[in-house]
Order: sequence, then structure tokens, then C-alpha cells
Amino acid sequence: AEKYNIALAGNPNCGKTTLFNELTGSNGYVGNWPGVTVEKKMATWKKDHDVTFVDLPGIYSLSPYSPEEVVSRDYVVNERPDAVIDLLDVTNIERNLYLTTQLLEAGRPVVVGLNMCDLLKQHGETIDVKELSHMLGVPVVEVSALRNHNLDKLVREAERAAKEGTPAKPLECFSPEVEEALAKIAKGIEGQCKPELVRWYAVKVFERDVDAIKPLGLTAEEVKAFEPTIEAVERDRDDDAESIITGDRYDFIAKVMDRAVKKSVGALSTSE
Ligand code: GDP
Ligand code: MG
Ligand code: K
Repeated sequence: AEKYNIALAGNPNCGKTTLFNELTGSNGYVGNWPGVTVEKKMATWKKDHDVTFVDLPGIYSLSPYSPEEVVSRDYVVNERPDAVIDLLDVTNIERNLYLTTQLLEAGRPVVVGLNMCDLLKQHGETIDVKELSHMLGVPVVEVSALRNHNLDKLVREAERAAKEGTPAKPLECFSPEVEEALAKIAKGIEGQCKPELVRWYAVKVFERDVDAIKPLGLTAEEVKAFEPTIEAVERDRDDDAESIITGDRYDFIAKVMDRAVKKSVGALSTSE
């Protein structure tokens, strides 16, 4: 049978360890990621040893500000797991979706698990899973790691995504002037990376993330040639490139919240 590596990604406290232990019985390998004291955990699915889960460190973003983010980014982008399960804490969905917007650009098949769905009712929210899946462009499964609810379904979806091997389609979540700049940059880096990573690297060039764009092998001059494109947007928006990208991601998330997450009738909170 085919063997698949499935990475578990998500914010701190989203329930990743609970999920990992439930799926694997926690009998796997525990060590460190190369060069850093960040714990690396790998173990096979107790129901099918051809599926290996790689527990990535809990992170809020793939922007490389911490060793945890660097490890996660390098694993997903360069080591290329067969699929990524992006686990979200539904009681914190707005914040958790930020990482999702980045993971969808990383060129790998993605399945979203909405964890802690056992708490949704008391949290006073309902989630339109169909709409959320439509907006994100990937399968979404409601689960509870703690109560072992729907976990097989989540893994089967991830297995199917791995088998198909179709990378998630990056969201078109940026404002028109940013999209235009990204398209220009994408043209300039075409052929320098895998087609499914052109968007990822275009964003990284725009953000001037010199570390992340090293694999493109651009000369300093080639990198500099993108400056007028980036600076034009920065003047237009009166903000720096990285903040513009972050702001646009949150604007997109606000739309997702508006369309796919509803306060349920009788919820304790009356504020929006
Ligand atoms: P991690 O930081 O992502 O590894 O999160 P943990 O697995 O340590 O979980 C954080 C907390 O959330 C723990 O107290 C878990 O018991 C709890 N938790 C995890 N999954 C669920 C769930 O599906 N429902 C509920 N109610 N709590 C959960
Ligand atoms: Mg953990
Ligand atoms: K950021």
C-alpha cells in the first residue's frame, strides 16, 4: 500500500497533542527538529500503519519569527508532506484562520479540522461548514479530539487528499493592487520554483522575506528589480508591505466570519 506522511498544523492549544495521541496512541518517535530544541513527534495511525502523522509545533503563522515557525514552514514547503491537516480551535476561529490563509499557499493538499466542536453550542456559535469549505476551497471536517468524534473521517479526507496530491489553491484574499503586484512578481519568478509554489514565493518576495526566498536563487539585482512594484503599493496604501499582506489576510478572514460563522439564537453574548 502507499505510505503517506500527514502533517498536523495549528495554533498553540488548538488540541493537536490530543489529536496526535488519540490517532497514534502516542507510541511514536519523539526527538528534536534538526538544529533546534523544538520537539519533533512522529507516529503512525493506530488504524493504518501506512499513515504517519508528523506533529508540527503549535504556531500562529508561517512568518519566520520563531524557531517553531521556521521548522513548520521548512517542513511543509521543502520536505513536502503528502497532506496537511490544519486543526482549528473553533472557539477561536478568527485568530486560527490566519495560519490557514498561509498554509493554503504552501503548495500542499490541505484538509481543515474544526476541533472542539463539542464546545460550539455553549460558545454560542454555529458554523456553516459547507460555506467555510467553499470559501477556503478545501475539505472541512468538524471534529472533537477530546471526545474522539469524527477523527476517522478527518484522516480519511486527509488520506484522500494525499492520494490525489492536488495542492490547495491559494486564496485570492488580497486587495486588487496587491494582487496586481503579486501577478507581476509571479511572472518574474516563473520557472524558479514548482508551479504550485509560485504564489507562495511571490508573497514572500513582496514581503521582502529574504530568508524564505533563498530557494529561488535570485540575484540581488533580480530581487531589487521588484522594488518599484512593491514600493508603488506601499505608497498607495501608506503602509509597509508585510503589514499590507497581514491586513488583507484579516480582511478576508472577516468576510469568512461574516458568511460562515453565525451567532446562534439565545447566545449569551449580544455583541458582534
Ligand atoms: P495543543 O497545544 O494544540 O497540543 O493542544 P492540547 O492537545 O494540549 O489541548 C489543549 C486543551 O484543549 C487541553 O486541555 C485539551 O484537553 C483540550 N481539548 C483538545 N481537544 C478538545 C476538544 O475536542 N474538545 C474540548 N472540549 N477540549 C479539547
Ligand atoms: Mg501540544
Ligand atoms: K505576519
